[in-house]
Amino acid sequence: ETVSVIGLGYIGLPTAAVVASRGINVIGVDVNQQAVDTINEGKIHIVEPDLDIVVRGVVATGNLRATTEAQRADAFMVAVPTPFKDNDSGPVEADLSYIQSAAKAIAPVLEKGNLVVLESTSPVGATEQLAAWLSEARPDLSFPQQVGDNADIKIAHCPERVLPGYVLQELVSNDRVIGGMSQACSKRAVELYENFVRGECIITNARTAEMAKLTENSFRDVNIAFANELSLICDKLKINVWELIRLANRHPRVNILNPGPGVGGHCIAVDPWFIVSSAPEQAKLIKQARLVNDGKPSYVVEQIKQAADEFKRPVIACLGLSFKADIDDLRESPALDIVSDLAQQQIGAVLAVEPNIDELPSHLGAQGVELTSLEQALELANIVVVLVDHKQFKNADKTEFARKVVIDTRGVLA
Ligand code: SAJ
Repeated sequence: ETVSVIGLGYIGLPTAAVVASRGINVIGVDVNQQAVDTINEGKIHIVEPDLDIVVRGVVATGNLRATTEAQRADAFMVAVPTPFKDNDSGPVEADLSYIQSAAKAIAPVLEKGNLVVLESTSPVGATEQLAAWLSEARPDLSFPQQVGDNADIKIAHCPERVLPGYVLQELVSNDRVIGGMSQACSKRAVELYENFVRGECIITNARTAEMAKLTENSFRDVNIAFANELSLICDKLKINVWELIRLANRHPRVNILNPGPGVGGHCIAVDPWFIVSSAPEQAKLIKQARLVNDGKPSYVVEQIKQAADEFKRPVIACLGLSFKADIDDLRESPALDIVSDLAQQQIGAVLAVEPNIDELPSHLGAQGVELTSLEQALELANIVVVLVDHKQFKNADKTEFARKVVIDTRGVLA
């Protein structure tokens, strides 16, 4: 059997590598020539623990090969980005153009009996749209939306659910929701996933599978928003929110998440909008949660501004830039936005401490932000802002902090 993975990013590459590690012949396809070349050298262009070792191994055995041109295969797994289009007044709708490009790329090489699985997190209806694009391009083949179980091409949605930083474990151990466009599609997709998934493969239809993934991330977003809203209320009422949450969580049926400087990453801050745009009248709470979480970074900047007003020449040490603890991923990071905003507003000298990177993103450097060690930052700063709960900060000697004005958005000192 040959499996082709379309899109070799944070999801596609680990998936291709894990499938290849089961002895299956895998063709990875990506439009990025540099990524393709890197992979064919047995190296990786993204950061994920242990992925380099697995990729090196499967490229060496010849089980994984990358290319920019789609080739014939028995199954295609589509793992391309599904961003959300914004305009000046906010989020508008899902951008399915990468899925459309993937459909264009694989349609010419499709053969009777092939399976196409959409892995990308997608708005409800995207799998049907993919099927429509494929059938338009290949009128000589039959598709499940036309003939159901008897279709030449089987199509299913199986949303990825892996946590960055734990991708290799979770790819294998997580249960998978498999939504076929017909029973036969689901069955065929389960056979593919059973090659490498140790968790359970649970069958549903494509629309429910799409909604299940969006629901998981919206659940987390709404729960984080609850914690973030509590943090605002507690600031107003002069209550320590961390102590409050610890106490409330002693109740057997209460489990509040952690407040923070906002919600980052490429999933939780995006996926709820797919639900909101599909059902704007109904998705009131989900939308409000997004707004609460998106409002947190500017609230933190205001807190810092107020603290800075007390100093003639404020030196502000910002601890952490990544979007969450113990990773180096700065994309869609509220910490990064806060630091950039401080620098732009020229609120004071801004020092950034980020143990997981060697170099600041160029725009921060240009804004005069300096990357320093924790020791140096604590020596120079009069205001310390904890933006990420990296282990280096949690384990640091806290006596130095006592001499500073501290704004602890993550409860590292609580
Ligand atoms: N965060 C908080 N407080 C919390 C938990 C998280 O402020 O109590 C913040 C984090 O700091 C971060 C953001 O939320 O900025 C998101 O972090 P995360 O660890 O909750 O999630 P992601 O974005 O790394 O991965 C999520 C996961 N989804 C769920 O846990 C429901 C993962 O399983 C998905 O596969 C992934 O989204 C995805 O690709 O959709």
